[in-house]
Amino acid sequence: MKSRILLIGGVGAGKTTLKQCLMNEAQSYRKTQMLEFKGFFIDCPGEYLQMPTYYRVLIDASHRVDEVWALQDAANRRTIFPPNFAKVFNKPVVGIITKIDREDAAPDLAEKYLRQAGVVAPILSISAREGIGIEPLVKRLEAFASDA
Ligand SMILES: Nc1nc2c(ncn2[C@@H]2O[C@H](COP(=O)(O)OP(=O)(O)OP(=O)(O)O)[C@@H](O)[C@H]2O)c(=O)[nH]1
Ligand SMILES: [Mg+2]
Repeated sequence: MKSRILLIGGVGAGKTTLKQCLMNEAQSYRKTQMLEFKGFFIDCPGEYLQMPTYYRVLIDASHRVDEVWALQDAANRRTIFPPNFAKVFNKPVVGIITKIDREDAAPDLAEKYLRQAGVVAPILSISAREGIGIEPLVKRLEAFASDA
């Protein structure tokens, strides 16, 4: 299957959980250790965003996909995205605020971080755990499936 989406975001941002949710897999926590190709997704360890030596791995992976999904954890008061990082990709970058089910979620701050990261497309707020806000993402996947 052709990869369509590259998931990026800091350690624990919720990339793998979102992928599990959208692929109807049981949600089980397992740290992503390397680039993983599964269905439409390329999932990566959040560390790749923390270490500039790995940026080229992400940029390389982005050449294989149709779009990049950039995840920011709403419960994390910090961001790992360098300013305008989204601009290094020659592909549309969708911003996704994760874990909005959490009581300590601060979605406005997460949105600000994603905008600072250079995301210009609409930004979605989701909870992969509760299945909140994922319909637009399901639709995107369906569009890819019908175009396969
Ligand atoms: N409350 C809540 N927790 C979530 C949600 N999504 C993910 N988590 C939790 O956040 C933790 C990290 O999630 P992962 O999906 O493994 O994060 P990741 O971005 O793949 O992290 P790395 O593989 O380390 O880069 C896990 O304990 C998840 O259960 C969510 O929507 N709500
Ligand atoms: Mg992971």
